Amino acid sequence: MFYHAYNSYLDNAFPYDELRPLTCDGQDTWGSFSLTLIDALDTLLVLGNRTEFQRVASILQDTVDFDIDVNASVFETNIRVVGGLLSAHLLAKRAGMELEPGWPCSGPLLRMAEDAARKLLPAFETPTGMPYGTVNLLRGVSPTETPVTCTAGVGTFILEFATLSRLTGDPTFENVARRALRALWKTRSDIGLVGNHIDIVSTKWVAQDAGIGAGVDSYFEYLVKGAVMLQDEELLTYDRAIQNYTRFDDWYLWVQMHKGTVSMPIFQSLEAFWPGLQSLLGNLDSAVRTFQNYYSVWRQFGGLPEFYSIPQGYTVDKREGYPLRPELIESAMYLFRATGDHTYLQLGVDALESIEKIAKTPCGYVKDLRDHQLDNRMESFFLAETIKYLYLLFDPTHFLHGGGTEGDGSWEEGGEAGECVLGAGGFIFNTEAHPLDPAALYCCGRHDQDRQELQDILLTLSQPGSQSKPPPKQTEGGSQSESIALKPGEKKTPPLLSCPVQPFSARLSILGQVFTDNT
Ligand code: DMJ
Repeated sequence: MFYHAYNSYLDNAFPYDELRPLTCDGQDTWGSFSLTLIDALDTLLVLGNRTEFQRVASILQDTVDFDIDVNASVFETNIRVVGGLLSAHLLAKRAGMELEPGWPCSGPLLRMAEDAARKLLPAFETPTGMPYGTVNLLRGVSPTETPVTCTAGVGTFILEFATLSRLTGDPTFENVARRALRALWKTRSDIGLVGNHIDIVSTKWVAQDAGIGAGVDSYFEYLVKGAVMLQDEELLTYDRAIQNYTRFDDWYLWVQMHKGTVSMPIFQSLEAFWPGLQSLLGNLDSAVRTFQNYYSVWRQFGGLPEFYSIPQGYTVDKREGYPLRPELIESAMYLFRATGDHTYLQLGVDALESIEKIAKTPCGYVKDLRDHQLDNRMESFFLAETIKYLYLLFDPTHFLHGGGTEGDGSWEEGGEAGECVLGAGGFIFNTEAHPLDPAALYCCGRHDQDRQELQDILLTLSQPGSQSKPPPKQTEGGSQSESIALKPGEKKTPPLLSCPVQPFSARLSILGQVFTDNT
């Protein structure tokens, strides 16, 4: 499946963003940066194709330019381009790429990701810190840009931006992502819910439906995965309101964000990521029951319609199609890992057979609209997510499922006993299924902290007789931690991930030199 779609893209569509499978040509959609190739890059490695990964990584370095006069979605560029490049950067060693000294805290793909992310930063320069939805990559935000952004468009940055900050040592990215999350959190209703679209300047909720699907979905995903990746429990505070007000018989409905009354008793195919996310929180029983509800819809139609009316037990007019989305397969992957129940493999088989039957054309796979038309489009998430999750569902021992033992001396910056064990904390998938390695974040964060400690010590030594203490230490990632929680005072949870890296002062002591604050 992968190579049928991928080769069709390369043969007919590259360097455009996407393949048009009915006309066998290409089109720019979300930007003009060969999006499908960036999005598919790490899937090549997931499938074990190191040589093609290497070839494509170098093509992208030579051809992609983000200095272009293009209006791009801040959200999509982040999850697909920044996320795809970060993931490829972190997997570069496994892919047999030549690594520059300092990797994983530096490298050409990381610089590309940073370059793309910098182009998004003007969108965050708003009175609230919540970003505009669109930015021109060359000129910044247009003066006529609407201030109305969806919730996911405000709250889906912490994974990529914290990764960038902690790998590069520049706190800007993590800070803007946290500021946006905090601003969004402040606007929740008295019953603790957020709506669907918000005016990011006035903070007025323009669409007041609260739910877990379109417009909101990955906001919740990033709170949970952000909490896991950054060991920041306070990102989890949202969950109670959603469970109290929107869950009915293990379905999730849309409710009015202030009153909690049902506004749309609809299940959307985008919501099917939820059981997988719940399994990450340990809510396995309810995740399994919700998955069964969603799988019954799949069985009814041989695919997941975009919208399904729960009381009517049928699709919603004009929303019948299945655009090759990954979400139910993604949940099946997590739940199979958690339970070993073969029901989830059966969903995988069903999905594979349906896609082959409904969506395959001589030139790739099309979005199925179910109104007797096929949409001439193959979204890049088909290669980045749908096929990746299918593959990982059927490969339970794949390295991306965690338990990594990559301690092979790949990162020696710490010196003696300072080796960084990459992959040791498992992988966190961003919302476009790009795996990120929390251990790399931690190790580069430590590296940065060490640099800061050394600077502080040198500063103290250069001021003989001075009793003044060195400036306060920066937190991991080089940034002062800015929690999104509203409680006064900051709760600092020590990182649970451990890398065998000693504090800098301890390493100096081992070498027989005593440079501490008190001597
Ligand atoms: C993907 O781009 C991402 O998963 C996003 O969060 C939601 N939509 C598509 C897949 O359906």
